[in-house]
This record gives sequence, structure tokens and C-alpha cells, in this order.
Amino acid sequence: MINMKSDQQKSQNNNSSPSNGSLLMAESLAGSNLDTLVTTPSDRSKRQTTIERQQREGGMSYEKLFTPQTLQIAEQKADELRRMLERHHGDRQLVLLQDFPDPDALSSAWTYKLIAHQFDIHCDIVYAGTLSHQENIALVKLAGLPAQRWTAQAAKEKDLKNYQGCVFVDNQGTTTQLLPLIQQAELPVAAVIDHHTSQGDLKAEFTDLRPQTRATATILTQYLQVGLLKLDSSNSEHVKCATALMHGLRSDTNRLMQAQEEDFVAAGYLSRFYDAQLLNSVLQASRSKRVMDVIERSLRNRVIQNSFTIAGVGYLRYDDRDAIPQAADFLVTEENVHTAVVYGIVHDEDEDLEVVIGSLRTSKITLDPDEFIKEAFGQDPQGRFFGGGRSMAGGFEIPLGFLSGSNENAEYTRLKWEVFDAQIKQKLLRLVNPEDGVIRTV
Ligand SMILES: [Mn+2]
Repeated sequence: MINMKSDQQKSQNNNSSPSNGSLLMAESLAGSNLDTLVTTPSDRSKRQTTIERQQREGGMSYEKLFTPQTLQIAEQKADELRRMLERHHGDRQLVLLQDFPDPDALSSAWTYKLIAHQFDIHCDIVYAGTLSHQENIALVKLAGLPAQRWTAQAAKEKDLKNYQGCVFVDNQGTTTQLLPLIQQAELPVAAVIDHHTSQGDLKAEFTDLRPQTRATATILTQYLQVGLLKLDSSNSEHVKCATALMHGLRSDTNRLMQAQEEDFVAAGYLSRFYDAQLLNSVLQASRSKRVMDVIERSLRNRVIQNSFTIAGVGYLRYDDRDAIPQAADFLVTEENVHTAVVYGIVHDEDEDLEVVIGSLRTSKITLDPDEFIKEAFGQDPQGRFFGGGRSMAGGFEIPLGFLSGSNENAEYTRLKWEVFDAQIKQKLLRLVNPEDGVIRTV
């Protein structure tokens, strides 16, 4: 607490007139050295309790690691969440992930489930699409992560009356096909916990949206750090969940390369519990041949302009959808390229539906993927954007509508691809090569 005050003083001081500079420096120096320079009996006892607590908890207390702002948000949100969970003691909740859940979503949902379990709340974690990234399949299998696939069709046969509420983690309902069903069943939204920019007006009893935070896993880890659930390194489920969180926050921060202080603090905390060997096995999962083929196609078809690389990869099976972001991850590593966009037409054989799916990856700090995608593709007739993003990454989905569905005629199929390919390129290149020569992003 002492540190927090002095930090606050520092920031207040920074706003005051520069003529006070030297005095203020002396003050803040004194503040930071207070513990060692002046030790009153009450300070000593305070310090001892902190040390004792650190020893008990096996590490540094979070109050000292968090910035005042993070500390305030983390404690306030954890408190609100605790109260929501208390009100729903004994309930069953449905935790909804995006259709193609990533490690951040999977690990965060699992953590929520473990937290809620303490309030006797039973959670079922569901997603409507598929686990298509080899690392996600490995994560679910190796860690025994309790997520179930409910296709939109299968979900219709489920009795949603078994649930008293639903929870959106790492999404806000816009990326799950299950949303209409949930709304139809009038299932109350108990919580939304996400780090994407606000996608509209999903009303929830508890909301924690932090667009400035790099990973939802960081948010959930903060709930653990402030005491919503005490991890125990002798509990194998806790160890696996901590490993999943580590994977989630690593993968949403480009292996910590884009991590901010709070992500490192979260990773530091998880490092006490996670299983490095298990994480290594998850990361070692190999790419399928079909994913390699899509990457190859993206390399062959790419067009580079103004440091953007754009590649259409044609038709893909639904299960290989995750090859698109993987190809974008790869293309953005080329010299003199800062942004990659890869897209293809994904064919869902179960529903005979087709949709253009695209991914954007950028290393350009001044390019906001969310704005870029919204500006490039605009909105559908209902006013919903075709996509959006977070820091350094974004995605889009454009339904083929009336043109959707497979056709026996190869020439027709080729023409259809060419039309979509040309249209998407046109929309992207409008932003890549604007007339005034300036890339219109942030
Ligand atoms: Mn995420």
C-alpha cells in the first residue's frame, strides 16, 4: 500500500509545474526508499506481515507487482465477479466460446469454470465450430481441457432450460453461431469477459471488457492473483489450467513479444504452477499436410504492395480453416512486409455453407487491425461489421449468401472464386494504396 501511494503521488507530481522538479524528485526518492531509510515500529510490523504473507503464498504479493491502475481494476472486477457468482450459487452456466476457439479462449474459460466451481456453479464450456489448429487440439487432449463441441444443429436439440445463465469468454457473442439460440431461449447473460473492443450491446450481469489488455488469459490470471481461486501446485488440474493460461497469454501476445507489463506479471505468477514440459508438448504439435498446402498456396499467390502482403488461397475444408491465420502468421515474417492478409472460401460440408474467412497479422504498431478491417469491408445490411480485431491481429467472415453452396461445375467454382478474390483485393488495396499516398489507419 505504501508503494501504491507513492506512485500515485509521483503521477500527481508529474502534472504540477516543472519548477518543483528537484524537490519532487527528492520526495519520490524518499518515498521509494522509505522502507529502508526510516523504519518506525508500525512500518516494521507491516513489513513483516507482508513478508510472512509472501512466504505463505510462495512469492511476491500482487499489490507490489501491479501498477496502481491495474490493481484497482483487478480488485474491483474480481470483487464484482465474486458477488455475481455468490448470487448464482448452485446454478448451471453455459460458457460460450467463439466458433474456432484459440488457446486464450480455451484457457480462460477453463479458469472461469474452476473459479465458479467454488460457488457450486457447474459450467459447461461449448463451441459451435471446430478445433482446427493443431496446437489447440493438442492443448485440449493433453491437458484434458473440458470443452465440448456443440454444432448449431446439435445445440438445437439441447435443453437450454438446464442452464440458468451463460457466459462469454474472449468473445462477445459476435463470433459464435450459438448466440441466436441463446437469445431465443432467453438465457440471461451472467458474464462477459473479453479483451476485444466492444462489439455492441450485449447486456450482462457482470462485464469485464479490457480492450487495452493483450489476452483474456491475463484478465483471468489477475482474478487468481487477487485471490478468487488459490492455485495449488499439488493439484494436477490447477497445474494443467495454469499451463493452458500460459499458452493462452503467450499465443495472444506473439510469444510475449507484444506482451505488456501486466502480461509479464501474469506469466510470472503462472510460472510458479505451470508444467513446462506439458506446454512444450502442446507447442510441438505438428502441422497437417493440408495446412502446409494452404501455406504454400498463400506464398505462391501473394501480392505485395506498400509493405502489405495479400494472398487468396481459394477453397478450404471447414476443418482446415485455421490454416488461414497460420499462413498470415508466416507471410508477415517476410522482409519489408509489415502486414499480411490471407483469405479463402471455407466450405462447411455439414451445412453446405460457404463463407469467406480472412486473417490479418501486422507488426506495424500504428496500424489498428480492428479499424482497418472495419474500414475495408464495412457492414452487412443489419449493420454488423464483417470482422474486427485486437492488437496486431484481426479477422473477417463474409457469408457468400445466395452464391453459397458447392457446384459440380469446375469452371463455375473457379469463376466464383475469382469474383470474390477480386472483390476482396479491391477493398483491401483501396486502403493499402490510398490516393493521397497515406495509409489511412490510426
Ligand atoms: Mn484473446
